[in-house]
Amino acid sequence: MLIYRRRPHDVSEADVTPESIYRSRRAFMGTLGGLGLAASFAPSAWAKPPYEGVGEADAPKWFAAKKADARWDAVVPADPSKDKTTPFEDATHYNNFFEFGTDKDDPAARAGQLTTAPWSVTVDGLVNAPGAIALEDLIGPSQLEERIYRLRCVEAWSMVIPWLGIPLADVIKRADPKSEARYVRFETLVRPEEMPGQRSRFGLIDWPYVEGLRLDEAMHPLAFLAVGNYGRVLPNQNGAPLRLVVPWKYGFKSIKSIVRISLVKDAPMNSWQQIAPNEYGFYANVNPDVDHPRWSQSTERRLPNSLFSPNRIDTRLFNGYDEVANLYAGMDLRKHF
Ligand SMILES: Nc1nc2c(c(=O)[nH]1)N[C@H]1C(S)=C(S)[C@@H](COP(=O)(O)O)O[C@H]1N2
Ligand SMILES: [Mo]
Repeated sequence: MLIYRRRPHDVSEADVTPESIYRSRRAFMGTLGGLGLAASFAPSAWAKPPYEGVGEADAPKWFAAKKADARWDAVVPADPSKDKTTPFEDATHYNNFFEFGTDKDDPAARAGQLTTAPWSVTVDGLVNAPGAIALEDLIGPSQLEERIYRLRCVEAWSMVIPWLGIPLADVIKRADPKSEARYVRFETLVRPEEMPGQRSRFGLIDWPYVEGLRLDEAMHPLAFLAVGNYGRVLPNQNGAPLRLVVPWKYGFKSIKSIVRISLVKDAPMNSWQQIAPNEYGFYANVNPDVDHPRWSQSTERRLPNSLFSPNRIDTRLFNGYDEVANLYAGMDLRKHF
């Protein structure tokens, strides 16, 4: 997998950066490339990349301030030759967010009513610095950065989405985990008044939606907490105001509208594993060689697609993010699916 530095869409680096700085940055990034992700460095004056058909959204004041200081030139793991950014329209109208219904267009139709401000996240469990933290304070100490990631759903479709957020590791480090902490557990908001899917008596899920990661997975530089996408504040249907993005795992791990992050000793039972333990595991790493009991995982439908242009592509182990492989060294990925 290639790690590359993204360029603003409509200008080259050389256009906006004095040549000497441009050259030395290039050399600097070349070194960092070998290390995986780059450490943060001084924000550049590069322009925010424009996304077609994406207007400015009403956003909280803190978001606008953080966005002004964002790293649009962050190192992003994606393959620019193969991975075209999915149009905003598709990414915001073909969603899974069962709190708003089970159809792909339910979240776009119904999530608008969700109140996302004020928002606070409880960070608790095996940490030395627990607390209920206002979203702006959770994000505040970090610099926002853009990450363009592939998103591969367990249902065998995929997209490429530019997220705006911070490394999950930043939040975990600030909570100061105790030595017994081994896993991280995440919980989505429960608010049936605004989430019609939570009112259904026939719902599959025992709310809240829960997800989990091993602590070392959560600390991996690719694990990300998003507050925006396509250069704007996160649309509600994508999990506003705070959602997880774990690009090497099936989409259901990337839990939306998070209100609680807990450091725990044992692996948390995640919602989909609870519903169908033979179909959905705890790890849920993207793996073309381990089929879902009811369908193949060897290929995926990359959106946008149509009957005439099905856009079916090969699925890759860890969704192509090879740098996470060492997290699973020696593990039987068929057993730990
Ligand atoms: N709380 C919650 N988070 C969730 C889900 C959900 O139903 N509820 N669906 C998951 C699934 S199956 C996928 S594929 C992704 C979809 O994210 P997107 O709609 O932003 O593309 O969100 C994940 N996070
Ligand atoms: Mo999914």
